[in-house]
Amino acid sequence: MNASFAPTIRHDWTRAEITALFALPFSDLMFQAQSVHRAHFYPNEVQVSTLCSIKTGACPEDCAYCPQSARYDTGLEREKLMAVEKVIEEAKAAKASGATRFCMGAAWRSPKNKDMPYVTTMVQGVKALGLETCMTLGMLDESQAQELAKAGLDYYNHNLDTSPEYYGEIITTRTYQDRLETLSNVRKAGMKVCCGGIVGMGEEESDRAGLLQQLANMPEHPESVPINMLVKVGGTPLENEADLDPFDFIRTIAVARILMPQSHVRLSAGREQMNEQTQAMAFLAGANSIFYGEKLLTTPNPEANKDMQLFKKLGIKPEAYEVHEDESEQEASIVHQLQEAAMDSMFYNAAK
Ligand code: SAM
Ligand code: DTB
Ligand code: SF4
Repeated sequence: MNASFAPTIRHDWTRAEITALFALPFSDLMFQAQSVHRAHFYPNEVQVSTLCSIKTGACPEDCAYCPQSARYDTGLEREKLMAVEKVIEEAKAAKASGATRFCMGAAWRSPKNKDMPYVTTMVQGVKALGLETCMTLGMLDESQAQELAKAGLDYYNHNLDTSPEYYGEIITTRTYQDRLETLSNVRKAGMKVCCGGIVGMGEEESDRAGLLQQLANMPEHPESVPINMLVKVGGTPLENEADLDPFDFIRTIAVARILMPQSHVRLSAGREQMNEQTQAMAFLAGANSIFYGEKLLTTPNPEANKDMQLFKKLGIKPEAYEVHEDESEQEASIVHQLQEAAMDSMFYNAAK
């Protein structure tokens, strides 16, 4: 990381500028993305999060990509809200296999007030294990966001999914504006924002540009930007969607990296369907976070061992530590080295 580099963080990207980035020759785009990445992050570190579905299926919303919508017959078995103890057990297992963040997802339009005591207890329990916490529970009003922040929730995930223009093709039961309001409630409550979208849903390149423009022009960039490749699930309206060319996927990651230099860009859903070379290119394009563990929420993710092998082949280390503004560089560097050594022994011994 080059600490002397004075970052230009912009919030006024025009559609024409973003379109021009997408249109660059591939090597030029990758070079630019790599340059930005190396100026802001340790280039061979990837943040590792594990997902846990705390409430599965029977969701009233109509998101066309989603196996958990009650409107589509996807054969998914619905499950009630998971017991707090079970969630803590899963979090312990995630920590033992090297995750530093635990993301809890619920198939809700929004949490009911009766659910709040359970989810806040989950946050406290997971945090007590020394993990970063993230939740994605649907729309939040101001007081729910405050309650989660008070419980110590670090990140809230709420995606914009696609461009404002394409959004109506994908979801009709909540608006783009609803999503922006939830994100604003999360920010006001002082939590970090995890917000991104899905590609490969039949959208045009201009929609991918439109999604990234929305994210990059927020008053503050989301700290975490998940870029999901659609996982096509039988029974959903998008089950037969044509594959997105992997180069277009990589371009989306590279442009996200250039527009949001200080954000973690997550190579999210869809890795199980990608070969190692495509994933390596995503890291080269500036992706520096993944979901780790054999399941996403309801669909498969690569086995942990396979990911360890990939990290080893590429010389990638799991990110152990985020450098916080209030720490001196020297302190941060010592803690970083210690945690790096601990993570090395966990990942690389297991990858043998
Ligand atoms: N119900 C909450 C909501 O929608 O905000 C939280 C859970 S929802 C499953 C979280 C995100 O997962 C969605 O916003 C979407 O971006 C992503 N997602 C869901 N199904 C997917 C699929 N088949 N492929 C890729 N991403 C998917
Ligand atoms: C995000 O952007 N991707 C994750 C997480 N946030 C919650 C979810 C991916 C879900 C993929 C489909 C499934 O497993 O159900
Ligand atoms: Fe429900 Fe979330 Fe799936 Fe939409 S994405 S159907 S809100 S679980």
